[in-house]
Amino acid sequence: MYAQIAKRIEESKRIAILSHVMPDGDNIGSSLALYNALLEMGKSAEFILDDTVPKVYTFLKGAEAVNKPDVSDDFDLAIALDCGDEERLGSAREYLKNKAVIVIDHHISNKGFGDINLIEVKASSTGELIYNLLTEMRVHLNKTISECIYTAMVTDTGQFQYSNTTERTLRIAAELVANGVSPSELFGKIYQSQPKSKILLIKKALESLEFFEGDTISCISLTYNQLQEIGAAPSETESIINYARDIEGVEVAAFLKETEDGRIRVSLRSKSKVDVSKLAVSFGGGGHMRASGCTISESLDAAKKLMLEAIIKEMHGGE
Ligand SMILES: [Mn+2]
Repeated sequence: MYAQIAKRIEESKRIAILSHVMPDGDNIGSSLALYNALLEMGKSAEFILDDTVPKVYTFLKGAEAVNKPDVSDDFDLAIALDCGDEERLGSAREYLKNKAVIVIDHHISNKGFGDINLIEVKASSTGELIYNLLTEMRVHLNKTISECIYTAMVTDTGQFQYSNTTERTLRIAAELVANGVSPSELFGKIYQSQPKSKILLIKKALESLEFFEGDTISCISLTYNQLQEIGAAPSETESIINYARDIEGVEVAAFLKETEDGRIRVSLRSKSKVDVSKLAVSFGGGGHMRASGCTISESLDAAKKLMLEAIIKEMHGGE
């Protein structure tokens, strides 16, 4: 599969790298790793994103060159990274039409919407899959590319602490450090440079914290108005849900966020028992066993009620 993808890339001239809206460290890091590698190979490539790069990731090389979708652009190959389905691409999904499409992802809910689909659900991150691909292609992993891959891995594994952290994950991370990555420098840039607005959002979100089912389910929410009042970018809500999850006794945490169009974006996390990807899929979303998301076209209160009922049902084995 890697050899097949490498061949396609070598045969292509203009390559579009696409990834999901509400970007996180993995989709930004994996996309920029591939972007920088393709430029090193002398390819013409663009990273096209229907969103803005969160401020904490703008230090990565290539972040300044990320473009918004403009379908007048012409490409002969589109590579979608870290994206469980076409919808998550936002308006960048237009780029999937009339060209070869490669999908590289680790989401269990990904059904494969490309001509070539590399979906490895055991991989820690899409960044790890890009490492495999670039190694297969014998691309030299310089410091710049290594920083992008490391960022993808460190963020998707909860700083190498979630259950998706394997011996292989740590071996790759060690190699990236050997290539010049400084873990403490990146910790400072990614985790110790939070915009003030993000901390104010956390403060506001925690005011809504509630518990259900004998404190095994926690729930927090933010309205679109609250986001507006604080002046935070929608992407700044990334990782807020961890506060609700990381409480003793909590198995499932839900974070409901009202978006500009009035729909409710739901993020779900679990610790060890409940498969939250199943829950998200039942609402038309997707993700992983321990982290998933979906969008519900209801009011905040109605969406919360629906989601809580579904979580409780799933906790009791779907009965
Ligand atoms: Mn990911």
